Amino acid sequence: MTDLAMLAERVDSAAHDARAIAQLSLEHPLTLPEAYEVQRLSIDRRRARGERRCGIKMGFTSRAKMVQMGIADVIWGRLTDRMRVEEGSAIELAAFVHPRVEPEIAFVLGRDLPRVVSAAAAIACVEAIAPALEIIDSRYQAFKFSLADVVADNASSSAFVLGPWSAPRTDVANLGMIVDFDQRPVEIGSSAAILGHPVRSLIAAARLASDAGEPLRAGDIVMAGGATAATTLRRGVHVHLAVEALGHVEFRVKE
Ligand code: OOG
Ligand code: MG
Repeated sequence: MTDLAMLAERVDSAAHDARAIAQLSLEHPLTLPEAYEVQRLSIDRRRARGERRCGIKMGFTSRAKMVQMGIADVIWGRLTDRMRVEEGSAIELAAFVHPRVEPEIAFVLGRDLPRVVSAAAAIACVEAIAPALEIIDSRYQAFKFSLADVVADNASSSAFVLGPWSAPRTDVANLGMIVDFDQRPVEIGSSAAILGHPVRSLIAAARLASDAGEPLRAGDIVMAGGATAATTLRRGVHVHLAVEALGHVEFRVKE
């Protein structure tokens, strides 16, 4: 095994077993391209277990997220079908290390997305838009990491829940977003927090995925990134997101 494959094995096993590990960078300084290679190799391991890549997620596309985690670079990670949680269902806390949830906007593509694309052309490739909740779960102790660490750990990807699909002509520039825990608001924000407009995140996703040799294709899901800081999940909580014009999405954590 190469060093990078060994590190991929480490983050993948930590995710699989829901076990916290030390930050990779403490022992193995990683460049950003090496960190993305670790991520890619970790996804290869998931694929070997039968998971299928179904899109990508963007990270640190809002100031709230950058401030919360102390990282100011946009990153991306891969999504697999196994990460999808059915809307309205219940998750098991034990399947995660220390999960948090954040409000997002998701796109599903109706057509392949070119590497360089204008906002209008990007929207023309979108089949539908949905309110979404991302469950992030860093595999690192205390949810602390460097830029290279979080990239190697697949941008803390863990699970995602998609609400109802709306037509791509829905204007998502500035939609109010409210996250409730047990019917009480814990985060309030706007889709405008996502790079000023969530479509900018989609445009960035097209370029980053293409540059990695995995261009975005029809059917792929793109999660645009958290519009607010993430909130720690707890046993038994009911999580609900309302997005103006797009509707609701919810799930529960089992007791
Ligand atoms: C990294 C993932 C960031 C987002 O939406 O900004 C992210 C993390 O915060 O652990 O998913
Ligand atoms: Mg996110």
